[in-house]
Amino acid sequence: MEELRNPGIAPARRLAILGGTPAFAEPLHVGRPNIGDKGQFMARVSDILDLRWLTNNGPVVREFEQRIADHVGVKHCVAMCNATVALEIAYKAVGFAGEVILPSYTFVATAHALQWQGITPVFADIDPATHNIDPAAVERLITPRTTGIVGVHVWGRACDTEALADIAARHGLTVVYDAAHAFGCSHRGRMIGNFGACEVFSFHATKFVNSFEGGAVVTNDDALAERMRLMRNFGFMGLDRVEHLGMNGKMPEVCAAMGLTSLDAMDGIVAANRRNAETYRKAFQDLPGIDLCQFSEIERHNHQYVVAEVDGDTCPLTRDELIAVLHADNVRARRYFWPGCHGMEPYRTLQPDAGAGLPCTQRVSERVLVLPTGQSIDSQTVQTVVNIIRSATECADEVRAALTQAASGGVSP
Ligand code: T4K
Repeated sequence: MEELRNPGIAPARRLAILGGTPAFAEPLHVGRPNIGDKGQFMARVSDILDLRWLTNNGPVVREFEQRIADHVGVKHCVAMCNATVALEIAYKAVGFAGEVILPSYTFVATAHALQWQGITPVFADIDPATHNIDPAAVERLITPRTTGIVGVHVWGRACDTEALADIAARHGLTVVYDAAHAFGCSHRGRMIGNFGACEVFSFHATKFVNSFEGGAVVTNDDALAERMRLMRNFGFMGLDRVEHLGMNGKMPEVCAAMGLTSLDAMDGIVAANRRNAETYRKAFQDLPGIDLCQFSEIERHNHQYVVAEVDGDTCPLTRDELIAVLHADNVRARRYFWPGCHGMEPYRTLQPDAGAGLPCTQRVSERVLVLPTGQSIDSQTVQTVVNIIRSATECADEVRAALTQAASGGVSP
């Protein structure tokens, strides 16, 4: 085949899936960390070393907690070593037991943190318009064993917190939010972090604000915050007094130093994410069957994820075919959160029939394509990524033939 026609600004080139040279020499990742001001970070690390206070609720962690609490407008922030441990501690501290209802359409940590402590995750379907847990589905799954609900603010877009609060109040349940994606986002003018009994942020390297590894639980409940502080530090109240069952969930000082540096850089990160989202939006406008998730302009949003939905009926290629095309060109686009937690172990074995009640989860997880963004991606790069997709859809038959040949052991894409 001759070189492909490539509308847009990049010069015409042949897709790698069809034998061309990959568009990017190095992998272009979803989740490439934003670094912030290296000098500022190094200065903080130097201070930490001079002070010889490396972990155990040191001054940098306390400053990080205060900055998070101030930004969210919440009374307490308890920083942890990562969001998975923060979820485990939050679930235990609120008294979850028996069964807890959560979406299957989430990162598997939301469910693992329940299963890890012998609580049964009960998977509810999502609203396909928001990708968030469907309150009506939650209500149908409540049994005498249900103790709580976990809502996940997927892509930083808030759950229907009002409906979930109403269900919880009527059934005597506790709501915890997995807000791993939602630091810096608001709901009805109120910052996420203020809903439910408590909310959990992730500060993993790939997140909007990153502390290498890290997480935090935020809450307005004094007693709950105190309990979680104890649980994070083996239950110690003094030098040798243990007052609670605990574990080691502490955030090291160096992680908090990165967290502070990342908080300082937040405005620039949002600006880059917004610019990329807008470039993707314009470039995708006339592509049939591919829609970008839009986020409300009246709320605050971090735009950390660029999420496209590929409609296999109207787009000439399926989501998975596009993923293969992009990967061949070194664009490591992701299909979060395929196949949903219920399709992963141990849930697939423990709950083999769960999928039957999750048609929207199934459909959304087969359509979503998450694309690279962040400060390491410029508009030209976004344009090239979209041009790869456009070129592929313009010669879909040829692409499909190449994929079939590769699958049958021919040329590897
Ligand atoms: N709840 C929800 C809803 C979550 O999404 C997550 C985490 C959690 C809870 C648990 O939070 P943590 O316990 O992690 O704090 C990534 C992240 O590792 C994970 O934190 C995140 N969600 C999830 C959505 O994405 P993976 O396994 O898909 O990707 P990973 O970590 O290998 O990174 C993606 C790509 O980014 C890599 O292929 C390369 C690039 N990368 C990554 C790192 C870490 C870099 O270029 N540099 C790096 O330092 O999970």
